[in-house]
Amino acid sequence: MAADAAVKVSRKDFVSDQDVRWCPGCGDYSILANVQRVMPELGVPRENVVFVSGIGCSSRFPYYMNTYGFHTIHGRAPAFATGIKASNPDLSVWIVTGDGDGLSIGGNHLLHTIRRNVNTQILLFNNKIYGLTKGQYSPTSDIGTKTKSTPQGAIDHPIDPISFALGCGATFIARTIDVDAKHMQQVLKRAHEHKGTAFVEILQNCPVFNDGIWDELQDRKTRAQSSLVLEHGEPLVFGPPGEKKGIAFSSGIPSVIDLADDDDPVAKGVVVHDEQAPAASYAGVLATLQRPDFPLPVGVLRAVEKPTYEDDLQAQVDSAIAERGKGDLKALLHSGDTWQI
Ligand SMILES: Cc1ncc(C[n+]2csc(CCOP(=O)(O)OP(=O)(O)O)c2C)c(N)n1
Ligand code: SF4
Repeated sequence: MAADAAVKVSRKDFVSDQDVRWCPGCGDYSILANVQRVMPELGVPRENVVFVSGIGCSSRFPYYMNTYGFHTIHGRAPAFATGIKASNPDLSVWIVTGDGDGLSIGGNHLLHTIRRNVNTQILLFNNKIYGLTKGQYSPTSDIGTKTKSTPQGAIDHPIDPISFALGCGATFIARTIDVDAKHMQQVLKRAHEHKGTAFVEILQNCPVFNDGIWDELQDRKTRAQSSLVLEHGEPLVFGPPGEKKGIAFSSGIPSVIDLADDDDPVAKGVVVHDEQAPAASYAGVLATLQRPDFPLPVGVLRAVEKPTYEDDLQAQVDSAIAERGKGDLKALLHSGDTWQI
């Protein structure tokens, strides 16, 4: 629909008429606003955009987008999204999920969508808690987190969403923060440009049930020393002026080194970021950079090319048609071993 693509749209065109029902101060508001802001810049007609979610506070997202959308069943958004892309690969399909929806009940579905490299964007809002069901611990909750379901503190070892995505063979992996509008918009655009599964972890505050877990990354005063902003081809440097530091690797083991403001970081041994590194082990080391020992990497950790599921599927369909003709569903159903009751 090339004519529709030329129609000028603005942020408001992507705002639905539904009342937004999140708690005051929820990080989801900022994520919604940034997604709505980015949409007109992507050049995709609204009728070709689909938001698919599971269950959770985050999963209310499709109601608020003036696009097509499915609020599906718990953890199953990736399965629905795969079906949508398989039947209509031209659609821009966005999966919205939470750490509970995506990594508890939906962990299996998320795994298979990522490993197949279905051309979708996965936005995982990580608030390290089940929000909708009023504050039980989730697979990303820190050890010791006291919740209604862990009154003495969580004892499970948490999953890191980035390491999970990497382990599933993700071709695009990024992390951003709910309150950093500019950064989030850049990451969303990159995710959309990527051909294949683009996995984005969005650090999201739940002020009601897990307030403050991302404080040091959200607060502008502490963000520079607690986050490592990744830029392809740039050294892994962080910290405010006068307190610059860099990340060096020795036999694949990362360490923090101090830098003077006028040091050449590369000469000092600081690693240069390569989001296209063919070996996943590079992004694997970045994924191990966790607070409080290291700054948390934000930006694009990995962006590599692999055939997409839809392309391979379509190629198989095309070659079957070329070999055997278009086929006849009715004839197929009535062929072979059929019987009448
Ligand atoms: C089959 C099934 N099991 C359990 C639930 C209850 N449930 C609803 S949302 C949710 C977890 C939501 O947590 P998360 O994905 O982190 O989203 P948030 O609400 O924090 O955005 C659970 C366990 C359900 N709706 N369906
Ligand atoms: S419970 Fe938490 S995640 Fe859910 S809407 Fe309220 S603040 Fe947001």
